[in-house]
Amino acid sequence: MKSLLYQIEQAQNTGKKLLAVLIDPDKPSADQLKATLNAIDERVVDMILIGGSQVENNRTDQILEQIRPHSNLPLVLFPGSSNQITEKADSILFLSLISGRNPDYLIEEHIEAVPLIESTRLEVIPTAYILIENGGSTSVERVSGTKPLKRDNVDLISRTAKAGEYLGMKLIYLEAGSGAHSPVSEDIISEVRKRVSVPLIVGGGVKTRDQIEKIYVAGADMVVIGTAIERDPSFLSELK
Ligand code: 1GP
Repeated sequence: MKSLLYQIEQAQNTGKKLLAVLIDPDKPSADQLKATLNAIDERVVDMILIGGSQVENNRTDQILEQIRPHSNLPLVLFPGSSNQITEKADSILFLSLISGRNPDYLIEEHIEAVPLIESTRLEVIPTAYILIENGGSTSVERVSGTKPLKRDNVDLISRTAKAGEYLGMKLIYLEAGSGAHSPVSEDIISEVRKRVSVPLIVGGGVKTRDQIEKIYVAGADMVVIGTAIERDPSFLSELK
């Protein structure tokens, strides 16, 4: 089987747009999780991301055990810290929060994670994670103790993304924050798209089909949706 990164790069090369559902291990009840998994049409959704800013020890492991029997999709860790690493997933977005200046989220957590990852068969995908201001405070901001990049400083945002690419990161993730009032703007996405050549992921605050389409047109290769599906899993059926 081809690596997930290869599949994402192939999708970018062929213009196929990808959709990921984000499940925060601490959030759904058993019933909510069941409803979400039932709503996931594997012709529409390409992968499931699992992660959150703060998740109890072992909770990620438990939720993957619940998801695995009900899904053939790639299960991808999107961890807020090294305590969310488990061999029960397929891949891990190895995130460096390059919009911030907290060494813990730039390199320290990563060093902690090494022995944990070495004991698994996870595919490690180096990912530049860029938090962009959205008017409200986000849990990434609170937990990481970093400031997002100002949304009107598009040059700084696109230079940061390019620096991530030059550092060897294989994906760029533009994050407005979970539950953000609105997604990252099309202007920002298109400027970053012009500057970087690796696949571009956009998440945070995406709630409508129209927003998803605009994000794709602006140049994103993958959209991530969490809160809108947590609140109403039937949202996924609108996307068919
Ligand atoms: C958060 O980008 C993801 O890390 C998804 O955000 O919960 O707002 O969809 P939402």
